Amino acid sequence: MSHNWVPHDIPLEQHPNYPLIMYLSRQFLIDPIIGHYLYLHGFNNEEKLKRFLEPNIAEDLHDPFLMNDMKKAVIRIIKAIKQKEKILIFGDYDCDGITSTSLLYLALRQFKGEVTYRLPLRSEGYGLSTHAMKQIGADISLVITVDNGTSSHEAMMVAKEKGIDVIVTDHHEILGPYPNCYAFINPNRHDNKYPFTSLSGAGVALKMVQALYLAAKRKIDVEFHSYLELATLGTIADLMPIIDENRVICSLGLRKMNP
Ligand SMILES: [Mn+2]
Repeated sequence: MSHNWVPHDIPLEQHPNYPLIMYLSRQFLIDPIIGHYLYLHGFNNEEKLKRFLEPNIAEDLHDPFLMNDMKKAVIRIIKAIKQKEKILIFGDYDCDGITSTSLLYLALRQFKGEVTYRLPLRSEGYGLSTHAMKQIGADISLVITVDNGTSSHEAMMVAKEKGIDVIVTDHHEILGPYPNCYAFINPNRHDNKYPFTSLSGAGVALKMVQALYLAAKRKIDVEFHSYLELATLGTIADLMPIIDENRVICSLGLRKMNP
């Protein structure tokens, strides 16, 4: 009877596939101990190891348009850029909130959008408040929240009164109803279609930027690597699990930080 299961306590040298493990370790310039460990976890051929050890932007990030409301949001943002509408990004005071804001701000500037941002002070509390929404200038017609907004129900009412469209991008758990906004992007939505739900706020913002790049048929460029770098900081600071897409983001982002 043949089976693939191998107990973890077999010494590497006695492993029935010792030559293969040694070969793979050499191919990927990893210590055979790590090669053995990865092998036992199912990384048993070159293709699987390559995907894991050398993630690729073009192939290993999920399609951002699988995220509910992403298409609607991107169409609205492109319209705002074309019509020179003033866009305000509303972020948060922690690392994830600041990096989300930074990366979306830089990306929208790259797309020639007229964009400003606002980060609440700790003393103002977390999330888009009615107070903050009331303070927003009459020249702003589109607000994009990052790392917050899921439970800002009252602020959405103020936005409607002021004629402001709000796109919420967030990763926080949804405890109440969905916010009554133009587009609601959150992989924790109960009707979520996106294959990975543990993104940080900056990860969700990155997906929106990736969607903009795809919609504009813009090549993944040097700037995009800077967004990855910022998303890496947000992902790690918010203690998101370093699996799946977070691992791809952090792998590419760390590589950019330490080239
Ligand atoms: Mn966060």
